[in-house]
Amino acid sequence: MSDLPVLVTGGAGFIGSHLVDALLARGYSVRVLDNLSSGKPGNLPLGDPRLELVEGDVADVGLVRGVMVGCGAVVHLAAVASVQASVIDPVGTHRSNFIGTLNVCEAMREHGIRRVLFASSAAVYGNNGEGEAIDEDTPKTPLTPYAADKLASEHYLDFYRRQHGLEPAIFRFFNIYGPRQDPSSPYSGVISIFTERAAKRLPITLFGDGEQTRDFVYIADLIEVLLQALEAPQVLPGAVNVGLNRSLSLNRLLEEISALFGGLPEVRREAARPGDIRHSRADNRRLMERYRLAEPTSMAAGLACLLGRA
Ligand code: NAD
Ligand code: UD2
Repeated sequence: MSDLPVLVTGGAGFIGSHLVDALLARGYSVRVLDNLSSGKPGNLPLGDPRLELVEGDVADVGLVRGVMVGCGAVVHLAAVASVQASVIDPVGTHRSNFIGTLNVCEAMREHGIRRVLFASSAAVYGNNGEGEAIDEDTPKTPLTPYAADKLASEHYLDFYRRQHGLEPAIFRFFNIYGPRQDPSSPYSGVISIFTERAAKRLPITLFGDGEQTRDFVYIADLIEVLLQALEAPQVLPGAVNVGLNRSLSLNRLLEEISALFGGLPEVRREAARPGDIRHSRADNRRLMERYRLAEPTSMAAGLACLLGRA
C-alpha cells in the first residue's frame, strides 16, 4: 500500500462513495474529483481529514492534470452512468465518458502514475451472447453512445498501457446494486427503484413480462475486487467481467422484495423498453482466476443489507 492519495473520479456517486469508504478504512488518503451531476457530497465522510473533495469535471484537462499531482493511483469511475441519458445527449455524454478517460490517461502519463482502475460495462457486448454466459471474448457491438464511449475508453487505456506503461485494470460491470444507488431517475438500477417504491408503497412499473434476467452483484463484492486490483503487484491485460454467473428474473426479484416487505404495492406492467436486453449473465472465470471472491453475497443478504436489516 502506498502513502500517496488515491484519486477517485466520480467518487461522490454510488460505487465511488463505497470505494472511498473502503479506501479510508484501509488507511489510504483519498482525493475525489466529481462534478456532482449525480453524485452527492452527503455520500462522503467529509469530516475525515484524509479525504479531499474537488468539485469539477473530468472533461477539463487542466483540472484533471492539477488534481492528479501527488497521487499514487487512480480509480476512474466518473461517467454519465445512464445508458438512456447517453441516447438523449450523446455529445454531453461523450465529453464525460470518453474525453474524461482520455484526460485521465494523459494526466497519468505526464505525472508518471501507472495504476488505474476503469469502470467499463457489460453494455459493450450489446445483444451478443444473450442467453448464454458472456465471456470477455464475446464480440463487442456497442449499441448506444454509452457503450461506444466505454469501449473506446477501453481501447485508449490499452494504448496507454502498450505505449506509456500505464497499468489499467479494466472491469466490465454487470448490474451492481446496493445502498446509495440513486432511485430517483427512472433509468437508475432496477433494485434501487423497486425497493424504494416498495418501502413507500408506491406503484412499481415492470417493463416486459418480468422474465428478463440479470446478473446482479452486491456493491461490497465489487469493492472487494477493486481493492485487490488496486493493490495487486501486477495487472494482466484484458478486461474482466464483474458478474457472478447467476441469473435472476425480475419476477423472482419481486418475490424476494415482497418477502422482505410482507407484500408488494401495485405492479403496473408496461411494454418492454426498446433495446432492453433479455438475458444478461457473466462468464466470470477470468474474474475468479485473477481475484479472490470467497462467497458472493446472495440476493437475500444483499437486499437485507440494502434495507439496513442485516
Ligand atoms: P453514479 O451516477 O452514482 O456515479 C457516477 C459519478 O460520476 C457521480 O458521482 C457523478 O456526479 C460523477 N460524474 C459524472 N460525470 C462527471 C464528469 N464529467 N466529471 C466529474 N464527475 C462526473 O453511477 P455508478 O453506478 O456509481 O457508476 C460508476 C461507474 O460505474 C460509471 O462509470 C458507470 O458507467 C459504471 N457502471 C455502473 C454500473 C452499475 O450497475 N451501477 C454498471 C456498469 C458500469
Ligand atoms: C445495466 C446498467 C447499464 C449497463 C447495462 C449493461 C444500471 C442502472 N444500468 O442496464 O449502465 O451497464 O446494465 O448491460 O445499472 N426495469 C423495470 N422497471 C423499472 C426499471 C427497470 O422493469 O422501473 C427493468 C428494465 O427494463 C430491465 C431491468 O429492469 O429489463 C434492469 O434494468 P436496469 O436499468 O436496472 O439495468 P440494465 O440491465 O438495463
